[in-house]
Amino acid sequence: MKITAADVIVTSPDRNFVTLKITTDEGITGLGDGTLNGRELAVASYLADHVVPLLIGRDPHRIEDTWQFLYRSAYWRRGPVTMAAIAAVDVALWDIKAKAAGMPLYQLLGGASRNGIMAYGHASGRDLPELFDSIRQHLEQGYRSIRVQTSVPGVNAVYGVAAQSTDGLRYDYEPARRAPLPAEEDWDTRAYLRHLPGVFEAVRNEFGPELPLLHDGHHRMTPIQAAKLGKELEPYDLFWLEDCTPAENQEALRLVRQHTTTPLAIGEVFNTVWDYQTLISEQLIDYVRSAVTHTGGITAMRKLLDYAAQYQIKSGIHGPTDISPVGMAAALHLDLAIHNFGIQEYMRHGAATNEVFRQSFTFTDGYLHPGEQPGLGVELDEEAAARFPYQQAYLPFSRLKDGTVHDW
Ligand code: EZ4
Ligand code: CO
Repeated sequence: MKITAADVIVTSPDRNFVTLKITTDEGITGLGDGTLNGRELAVASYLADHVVPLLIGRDPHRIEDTWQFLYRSAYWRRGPVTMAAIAAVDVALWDIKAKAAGMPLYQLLGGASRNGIMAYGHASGRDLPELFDSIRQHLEQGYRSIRVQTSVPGVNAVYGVAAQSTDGLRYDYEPARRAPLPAEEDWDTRAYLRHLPGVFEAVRNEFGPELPLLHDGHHRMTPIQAAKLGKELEPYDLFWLEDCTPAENQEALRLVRQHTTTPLAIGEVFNTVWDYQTLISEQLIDYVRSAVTHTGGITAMRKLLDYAAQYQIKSGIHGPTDISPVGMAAALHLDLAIHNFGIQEYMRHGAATNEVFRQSFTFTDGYLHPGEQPGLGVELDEEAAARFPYQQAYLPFSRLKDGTVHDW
């Protein structure tokens, strides 16, 4: 088999997505996701200008060789743009291989290790009544694990609180905003640390001890602040505390870990196994948060998660709406196959996105399943995609009260 064409499709049904479609001389096509929220066109250019010419004529079955060739022949290593581009190629090749085999992709990864994939959704509210309503809504939609984010008194706009975005410019449920400039949000870590434990106490009192609860700190704390929060949240038995510090400094997690038994999840902004080397080998985290889309695809994620498994660290694959249905499908096939599965993040895409990307996955009683179609089980309707051209959009950023830029 030979690759005869590779097309980069940028579409913006509910938000921007970058999709790579690889075509072969046997008529089999494959899809890969290269969406990098707020920097989409950089990946589109990396693919169209620098990678597509290298793919034509290659044997699509040589997935490992193509991965190593793209990683090593570029000379410049790692980084979110490069690794998203490699991921798009890698996932498209796995899609082709599985279609050629006539099997759903998870079968090629070793077959199912479980019946379904436990997923968590994003509940949020500006106050407790709104938060409780949001949790109830998620339970009604079938979620059996819930991420809890709330506003903080004295802070106007906080990451993860859907109801506060009333400007009409934001994507549903997501922070990116269609506008020529990023939105400015404010932040006060001490106010957040005072407020959050009480919120979790109230949620536990209302919903009982069994419901798995998660929280995302979104990189905003120092190590000692994160240690304090982890310790104070212990009575509420979190499933995980995510991104408690900006973890480029992996050693910082030693300090957090010394002080708390709250499970820690890190890595949605990481893109290679090297970003986790200390975190995994010193057992400083409990869950790997990478996205298949941002970490070099299935080939690289499988190795990363196998490495994590040696240290009893589990998967918690990133699955916000800025991962396209193609990237989500890739995550679901991997989730089903690996032994050290932990949980899968699952936000819902909007109706327009579901029209552009036809999907075969199911969500039943809290569990996702990728379905039994050969390949990933996702088809791209290119005519529908063309009706939604790219729109400039940015993630917000934060400033402290005195105007200092803070981690968002
Ligand atoms: O802010 O995907 O855990 N989920 C998250 C996401 C990220 C966005 C950034 O593009 O932190 O909501
Ligand atoms: Co996160």
